Amino acid sequence: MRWIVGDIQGCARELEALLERIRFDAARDELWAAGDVVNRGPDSLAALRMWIDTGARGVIGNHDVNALQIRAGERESPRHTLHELFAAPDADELLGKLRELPVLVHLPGSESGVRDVWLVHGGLHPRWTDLPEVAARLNGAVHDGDWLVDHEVSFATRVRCCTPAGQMDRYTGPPEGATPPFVPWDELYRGETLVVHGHWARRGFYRTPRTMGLDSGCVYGGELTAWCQEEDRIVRIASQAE
Ligand SMILES: [Mn+2]
Repeated sequence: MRWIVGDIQGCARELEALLERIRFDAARDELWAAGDVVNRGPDSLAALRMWIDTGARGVIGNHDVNALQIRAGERESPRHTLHELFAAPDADELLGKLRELPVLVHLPGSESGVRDVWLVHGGLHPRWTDLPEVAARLNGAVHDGDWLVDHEVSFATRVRCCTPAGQMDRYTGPPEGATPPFVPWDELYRGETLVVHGHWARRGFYRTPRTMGLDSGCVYGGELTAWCQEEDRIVRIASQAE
């Protein structure tokens, strides 16, 4: 089975509980992270190792980008929770798995009714109409320091609300509180293929006929949510924060 999991953000205990619940078998199953494997949460090091053990599949999130920038001394972030990860002897090898991640991935369905999916952390730019072209261009670029701050990479990993021209604001609240001319990016999405994303914890899990959000705020005391593409089935693991 192919599973997509919402923002893990260092919630290793909940990730472990999820893998047990779905009886994840790395020889048979795939786990795709919707981005933000690390940071904010209590145990980024364990979460990152566990996710790598599942196959290190996913798309890059803004917190993954931030972690790489902080490590490189290119960003300051007084509130990060990456100290234990950075102190690990194999930290750069582990972080390298995040750097390799694509921005936008097509996960094919099947002729027997399994839906095709595009996976991205934040969302899609309203002017991106040829998604295979965008994915090939962004994923295929050298993932260096410039790539981490590339405008389109930043858009895909950070957008919640934007204008039809693709201007973002910094709003993080629920979609009904968006301030015009900014609207939730998915209102501007005209494609037919289901887009699965993370990043919008205060929106929580939702789905419409064409988009689905899997960030249900586990790191903020919510749930870790995963979706099985073949079975169109959701599994939720409650936060185990004390
Ligand atoms: Mn995010």
